[in-house]
Amino acid sequence: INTGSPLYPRATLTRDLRKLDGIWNFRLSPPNNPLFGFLNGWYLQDLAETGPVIPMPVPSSFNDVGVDAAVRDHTGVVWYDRRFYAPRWWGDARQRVWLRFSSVHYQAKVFLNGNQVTSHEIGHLPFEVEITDVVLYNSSNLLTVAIDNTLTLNTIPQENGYDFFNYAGIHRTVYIYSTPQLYIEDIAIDTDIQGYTGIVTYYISVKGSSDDDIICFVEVFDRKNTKVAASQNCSGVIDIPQAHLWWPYLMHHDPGYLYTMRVSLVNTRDELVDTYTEKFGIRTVSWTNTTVYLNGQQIYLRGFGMHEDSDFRGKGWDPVLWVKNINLIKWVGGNSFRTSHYPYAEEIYQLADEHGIMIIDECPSVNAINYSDSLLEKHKQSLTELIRRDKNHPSVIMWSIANEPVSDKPNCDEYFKKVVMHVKTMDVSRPVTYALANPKDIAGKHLDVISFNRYNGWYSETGELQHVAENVAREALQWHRKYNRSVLMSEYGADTIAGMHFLPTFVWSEDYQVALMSEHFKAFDKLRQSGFFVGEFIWNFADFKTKQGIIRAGGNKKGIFTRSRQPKAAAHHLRARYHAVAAAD
Ligand code: BDP
Repeated sequence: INTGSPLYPRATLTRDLRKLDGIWNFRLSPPNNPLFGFLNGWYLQDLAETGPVIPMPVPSSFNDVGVDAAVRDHTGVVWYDRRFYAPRWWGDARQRVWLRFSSVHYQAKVFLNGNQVTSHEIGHLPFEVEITDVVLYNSSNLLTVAIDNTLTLNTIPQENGYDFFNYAGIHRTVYIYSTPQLYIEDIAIDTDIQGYTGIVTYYISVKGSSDDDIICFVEVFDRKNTKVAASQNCSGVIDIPQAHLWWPYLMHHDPGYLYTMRVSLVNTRDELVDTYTEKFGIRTVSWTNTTVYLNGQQIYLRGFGMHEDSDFRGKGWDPVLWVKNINLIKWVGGNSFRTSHYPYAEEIYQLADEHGIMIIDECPSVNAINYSDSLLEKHKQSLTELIRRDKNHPSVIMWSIANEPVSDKPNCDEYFKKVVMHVKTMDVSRPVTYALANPKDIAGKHLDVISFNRYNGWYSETGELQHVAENVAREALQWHRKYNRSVLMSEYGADTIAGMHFLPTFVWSEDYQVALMSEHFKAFDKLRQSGFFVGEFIWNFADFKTKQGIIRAGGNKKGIFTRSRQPKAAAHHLRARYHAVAAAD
C-alpha cells in the first residue's frame, strides 16, 4: 500500500523540485468498460496514439472545463498522460528521484515509461513513489495516470449519497523532486509551554544508507530569521526561552507566529548530506468536558463549514481562490473552519498557520453506513495519511473523524471506538470529534468534543423561526448531558439565492437567511453563558456545486458568499457578530 507522503515537497540546498502542472492529455475509458485501457495497453504509448484525446488542465477537476455532459458526469475510469524531461544532473549526482501527487480523486494507478510505479486509494491526500530506477535521462519520460472515481459501500467516502459534486481528476500539484541517497523522510514536531519557555519535542526520521556516521543538526529560527536554538540529535527536546506563542486571529496582536526548524544531515567530513526546513508554531491545545483551551486560554470558535469548490476548477487547487477565502474569513472576523468533508490542499493549512486560523481537520468519511472491517481499515488508513501529513500544523487544533455517520447502528459503537483509538495511537495532542446529526447517536461517547449539525427552520419547521433558538439551545444541552463533553454547532444554515428578497421573510431569500442566523445567535449567546459551548460554524462559507436534483438550485446555496465569493447580506450580518464576539472574548 502507498501510505502517503509526510513532508511537503520543497527545494533546498540538497533537493531540487519541478512541477508537472500544465495541460495534460485526457481520455475517458469507454463507458461500462473500465478495463479497456488497461487491456489495450494505453499506458505503453502516448495516449494520443490510442485514440482522440482532449486537453486537460492539471491541477483541476476534469468535470467542468468542457461542454460535454458525458465528461462532467463520468463515473468510472479516465486516463491522463504527459511527457517530461528529468534534469540530467539528478542522475549525474546519483540523486534519488521521487514522483509526488498531492491529490488524485479517487483511485489512481500511475505508470512511468510503461511500468506501473504505484497506486493509491482515497482522494484528497498526497502520495509519492521513488522512480530513481525507472526515470530516463536520455529521452523524455511518459507519465500516465488512470483514475477511477467510482465510489462504493467500501470506499472513503462511501458512494455518493452526500451533498457535494463528486469532482474527480488530478486535483493538486504533481511534482518530481530529487533527494540525496540518505535523506530526511519525516520530521515530527510537538510543542509545550512552561512559563515563558517553549518546549519543542522533535523526531527526525532518516532513510537510506550511508557508509559514514551522520549527525542531525537542528536549528530553530524565529520570524526574523535569527537563530534562537540548536541541537545535534535526530530526536530530542529544545527549549526556546521567551517564546513567541502561536495565537489565533483576533486573540492576540500578533497571531500566527511561526518558527522555522532547519534540519541538516552532516557526515563525518562535515559535508552537508541533506537539509529540509519545516515551519511550526509553539502552542498547546487542551480540553476538559466543558472547555477547549489554546495556550491555556479558553477559546470560542467562530467558524465556517467550507468546501474546496469553485467554477471551472471544481476541487482543483487554486491559490487565487484560497488567498481570497482566507482574506474573506478574516474580514468576517472568523477564527476557524472545518475542512468539511475531506482534507484540503496542504497550502491551505500553511496559509491558516500564517494567519492564525484554527482548523478542525476532517478525514473523507461522509454518511458512513455499513461498518465493515474493510471499511474500518480504509477509514483508519485515511487518518494515518491525514495525521502524517498535517501533524506539524499549529492551525490544526482538532481531528474530525467523520461527518454525519449513521451512528445509531449497533456496530458503529465498536467501529468508532477503534477509529478514535487509532487516532490516539498517532496523536494525543489534539481532541477528536465527529459532526453528528443522528438524534439517536450511540458512538459520541468515544469523542473528546461533540459537534452537531442541525437545520432548524430549514429542513425542519421550514420557514418558521419561532422555535429555532429554543431548539438549538436545548439540543446542545442534551448532547452535553448525554456525553458530558463540550459541544459545538458544526452546521446550521439556509439556502439563499443571492439577490432574492422577501419582506416578511420567506425561504430562499437573503432576508430569511439573515433572520434564521439571528435566531441561532440568540441560542449561541445563551449557550456561551452555559459553560460547555465552544463554537459555532455556519454552513456554508460559500455556495458550492452538488449533483443535479430538485432540492438544489444550481448547487447548494447556503453560502454567506456566492460561489464567486461576493457577499450576501448574511456575510455582513455574520461579520458584525463575529467581530463583536471576538471583542467580548
Ligand atoms: C448536512 C451535510 C452537508 C450538507 C448540508 C445541507 O453535512 O454536507 O451540505 O447538510 O443539506 O447534513 O446543506
